[in-house]
Amino acid sequence: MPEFPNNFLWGGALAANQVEGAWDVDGRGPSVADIASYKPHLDVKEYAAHHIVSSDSIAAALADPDDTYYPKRRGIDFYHRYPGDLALFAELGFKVLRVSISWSRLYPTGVEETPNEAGVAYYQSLFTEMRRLGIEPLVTLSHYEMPIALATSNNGWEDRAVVDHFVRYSRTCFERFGSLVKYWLTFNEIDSVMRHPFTTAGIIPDRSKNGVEQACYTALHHQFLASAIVTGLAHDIIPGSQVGCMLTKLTTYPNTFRPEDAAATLQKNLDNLFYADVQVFGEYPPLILRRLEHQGIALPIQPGDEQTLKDHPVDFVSFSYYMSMTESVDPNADRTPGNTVLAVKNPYLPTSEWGWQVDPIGLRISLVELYDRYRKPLFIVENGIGAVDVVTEQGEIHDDYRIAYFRDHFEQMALAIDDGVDLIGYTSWAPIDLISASTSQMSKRYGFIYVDQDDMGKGTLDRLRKDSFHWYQKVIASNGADLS
Ligand code: BGP
Repeated sequence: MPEFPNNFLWGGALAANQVEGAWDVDGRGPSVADIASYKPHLDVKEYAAHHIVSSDSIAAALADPDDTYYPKRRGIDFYHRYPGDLALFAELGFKVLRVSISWSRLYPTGVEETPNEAGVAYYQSLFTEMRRLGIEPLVTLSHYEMPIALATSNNGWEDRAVVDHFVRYSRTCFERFGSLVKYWLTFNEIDSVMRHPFTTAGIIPDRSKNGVEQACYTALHHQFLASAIVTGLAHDIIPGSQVGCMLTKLTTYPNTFRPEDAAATLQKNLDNLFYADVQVFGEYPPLILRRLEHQGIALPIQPGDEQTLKDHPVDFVSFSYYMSMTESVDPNADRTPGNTVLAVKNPYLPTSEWGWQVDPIGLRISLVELYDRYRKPLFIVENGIGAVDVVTEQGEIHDDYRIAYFRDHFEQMALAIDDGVDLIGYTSWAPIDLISASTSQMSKRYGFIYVDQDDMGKGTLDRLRKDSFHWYQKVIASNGADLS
């Protein structure tokens, strides 16, 4: 089996809004995640509708102090329990841990001139403890948790003023955590604004005067701009810092050999890659600009914006990969849910309990495609399988299915590295059970570590090592050589 580079960064990935809890503690302000309600039977056909909120539904949710049906308000109490969780990650042998900073913990409404010092202190102690344990922090600045006040007062990122608020927040992060954190990501799955505009960019339909689609592209341009500005800022403030973009890699195959399916698939893949194109090449792809023209979408590009994008390309390309999809022009094609998408089913692939199609070879395809296109170091920052786990009488969790998922994907990573791909690291999603982003379920478990909490927040919150914990520990100790 091909080898992993000696300094390969093995680890795991978390997001503040899915683990921290303590949503209204120590000065933190409410974020868009705090009104994400429990949706166990989310019909992915209504995905966009599900993520669409209204000014009234936001007000009603914020008026409800309870966290029963707002699981992201409680997470897995990582805010208080992180020393024990970090110790478990160190026991696994982690070289790196991806976490996000909750913007509203530092800037409760997003517009304050100076940060909430209790929030700064929390992240300083978190990153200090990670370093003490020899774990490199990989920090996401924006992971679906912007201050909700920026949504209700500015319609989120549709307002260019939010660029300045984000830059001030990022400057604080670089100045206050720069001695502890070298690796940064700007926007988690920046492409997802099109699939869940509120979660990703604070867009509220009844506030979007020019329609939601235009608001999304306006917000996206502002995020591209902000991402470039803070990439430059990180390089200025933190010598040696590495800043990455982060893409939902939605690798899509034609469902049949019909040229119509191939043409539709080509469009789908170009549409997916365009978000990384802008952050790597520092410009909008001409074909995308033409498509937007045809759609009557106007990008709010102001003088100087294009130069800013050009001046600050990212240092590496990171992405999430869970599943692959197929595309068909047949309106009656059989579909299955994926990561915030509705995919045309691939008859050659198995399907997870949540409908996502498991495709390890698709990860090698994605790595080769991304490296050939961008010629920049790659970092897999999300990969894993959400599954129902059962705890035996003896308190064990025999998650062979999870071991099989990771083994198959690691084999393909090794082959891609042997193909010549410069893959610098891997953080699984997620090393510990947490609140699902799409459904807010606890029961959709991803971890090597089980958390005793059910969908309604009942449980001791005790942590248990699953079989996959000991397996991943061995993989890391052997630098990927021993996948048995
Ligand atoms: C990605 C998010 C992660 C994570 C993952 C799994 O889009 O970046 O936050 O949640 O999806 O999705 P889910 O939690 O819905 O199973």
